[in-house]
Amino acid sequence: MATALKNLSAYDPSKVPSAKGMKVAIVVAEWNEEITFALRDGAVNTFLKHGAKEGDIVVDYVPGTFELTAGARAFAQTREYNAIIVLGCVIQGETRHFDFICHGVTQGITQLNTQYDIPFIFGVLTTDDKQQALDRAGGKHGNKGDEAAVTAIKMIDLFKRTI
Ligand code: DLZ
Repeated sequence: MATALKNLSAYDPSKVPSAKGMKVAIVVAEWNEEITFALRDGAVNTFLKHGAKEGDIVVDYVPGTFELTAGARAFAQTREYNAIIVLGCVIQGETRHFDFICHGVTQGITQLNTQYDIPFIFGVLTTDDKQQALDRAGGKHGNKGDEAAVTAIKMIDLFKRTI
């Protein structure tokens, strides 16, 4: 994990553009909901903090991290959003499911990023155990949801300036 030395909620707010007028969809995996709902709350609060309107943030749910790609694609097809964030948590278990799910969602979201003219933001925790996930869902290493929201705001701004 690359985040042990970086607090996921620590950033310079002066380098974050205003989120006013930005429309985002947040797709949340229900698997490990104790973690993923905390990521969701972090992402929503960060958008609001930077000026987004509550009505411009849509939150919806899929059963597990593997379904995040399909959920994100469904929202992309509406063409109503400036960015789509996916939030999930895969905890290493005894089975090879971990590898399959992580590989599936990273490939899926990467493909969506090349297929649509909006950014898809990867807010998926992949950890060895539950404590590492809690540490990154509002615990001692911050909140991956905050990081995902800040990334989305910066990427929407970049797309607005370029495309
Ligand atoms: C099956 C499964 C397992 C073992 N572990 C996780 C996990 O740690 N995190 C997660 O989000 N989902 C997990 N899933 C469910 C899969 O993502 C998916 O929902 C099912 O395989 C059905 O496609």
